[in-house]
Amino acid sequence: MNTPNRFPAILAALSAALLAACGSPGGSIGSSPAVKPRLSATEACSALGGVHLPVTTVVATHNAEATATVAGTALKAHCVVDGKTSERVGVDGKSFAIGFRLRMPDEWNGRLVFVGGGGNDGNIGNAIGPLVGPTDKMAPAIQQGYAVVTTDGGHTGGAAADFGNDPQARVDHAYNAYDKTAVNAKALIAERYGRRPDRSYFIGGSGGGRQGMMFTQRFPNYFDGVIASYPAMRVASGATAAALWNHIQFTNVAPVENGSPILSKAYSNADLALLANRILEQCDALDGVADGMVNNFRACRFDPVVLQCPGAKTAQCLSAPQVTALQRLFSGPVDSAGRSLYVGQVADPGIQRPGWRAWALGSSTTATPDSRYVTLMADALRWEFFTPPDPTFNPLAFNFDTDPQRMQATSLVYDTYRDDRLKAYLARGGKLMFVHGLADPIFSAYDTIDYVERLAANHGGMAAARSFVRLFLMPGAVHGAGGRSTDVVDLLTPMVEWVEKGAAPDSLLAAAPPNHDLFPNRTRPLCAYPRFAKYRGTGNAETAASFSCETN
Ligand SMILES: [Ca+2]
Repeated sequence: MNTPNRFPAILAALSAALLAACGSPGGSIGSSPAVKPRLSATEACSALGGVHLPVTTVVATHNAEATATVAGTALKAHCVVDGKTSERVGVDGKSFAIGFRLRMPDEWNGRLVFVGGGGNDGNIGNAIGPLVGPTDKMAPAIQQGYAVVTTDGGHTGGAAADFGNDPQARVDHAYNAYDKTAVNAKALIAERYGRRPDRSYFIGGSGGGRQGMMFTQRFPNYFDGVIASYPAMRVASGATAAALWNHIQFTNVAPVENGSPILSKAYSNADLALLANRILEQCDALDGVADGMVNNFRACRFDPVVLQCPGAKTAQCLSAPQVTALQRLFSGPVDSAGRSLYVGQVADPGIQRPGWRAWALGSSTTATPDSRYVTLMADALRWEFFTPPDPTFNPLAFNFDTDPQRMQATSLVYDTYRDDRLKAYLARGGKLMFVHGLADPIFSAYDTIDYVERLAANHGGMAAARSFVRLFLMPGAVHGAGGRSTDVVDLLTPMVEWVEKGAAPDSLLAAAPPNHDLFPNRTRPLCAYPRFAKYRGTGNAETAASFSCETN
């Protein structure tokens, strides 16, 4: 926010010019009597270096030559602001601040898009925005004139979760860093352009999806549209319990070498391909075409017992313990009384993709596993989700009766699955879009379905709720890109059309990338839940036009 006595330079110049044009006497506006020359884009950017924001310092640089290259893209001319809010020393003697980056294009379209983080955060990111435009020629949103902001979530250090030892860092990561970053971004935009954003959007995946949901619940006036992809809505409780549940099942069936289980060998790639092919054999054609994608997953009743070896394990079957572990993966974690702690995973052929293995099994051939259940989730559990932290906790020792209680304190301020009404966000007309891959190995699509159904039930049912929430499930997709799926899709433009023109998306046009190993350039509609993409029975099965959105 501006200090009261500092009139923004651009506003001063414009207002003075306007008054002069109307014949009003000059010298009546605050302490800026003179008509100031119009600032160039470079000057307007530089002026931001002197802006006063609460407990925030900024450095502003203008890339006037349009030669700034970020992530391989030469960006159009813009002003980039790197800022730090609430610099302080934490309980461990470590330095903390809420870092953020805001890029403001010279040719602004009046919109702000906040891009969420992910993992344990700790990186600021590029702040060039999501890819938008037709699937064959997408470009970062900043190229279309969006102002884009990102934050590190209140700590640095990349994936490491040990910031969680600092109580304020936990609060910053839960919600405060996003609040402060959004407020600062809007204030800086007002300084740079002379007005606040006409519309503001949020887009994020995984932890970024959680951050978007945090805005809908805790800061419901900040954004007009929120896009939450494969959101971590129950991460400080159920989903992390599920990760360790799966980790324990898989460790139990891993071959023992030199006295230690080798997690990555619990299932060979051939085992996972066998599983995927059996799922396809049973369920692929339920959507009208055997194309390697199971769109009608709700009609798919798959039990891995059909793959169980009658005798010794061979390449054509799975051992009984391997089958049992998969059944537990698909049914989800329970405590000793059988009470569910999280939903299970969808039986989807995307399970044979490297993106599934990376989370569940890893590739380490030593006694030290490198699966993300361990490297990311167990680390977050030890330092951030347990209260107090338990830095030496062994994930194989997770107690499903007592350890979930140690996660409750963080979950209550960090998780976003509980508020299934979104009263204030919906009252201001906010729109909400979810995307979730059916083969997601960490946040189950079933959990997002559960949330959307609860939200809908509180607002007159799914048909009525379609006015403000849409869920697009992505068959074959893992956690992020790289599934056996059509995962190249512009999410932001349909959200903008929805918010600004009232055109709610019934489906999104998605494509597989040109270098996809199974179906390059294939296109599909992603249908708004509960509809799925069904083959029309005629036409090229590689193209979206041959599919329609249907229900069972
Ligand atoms: Ca199919």
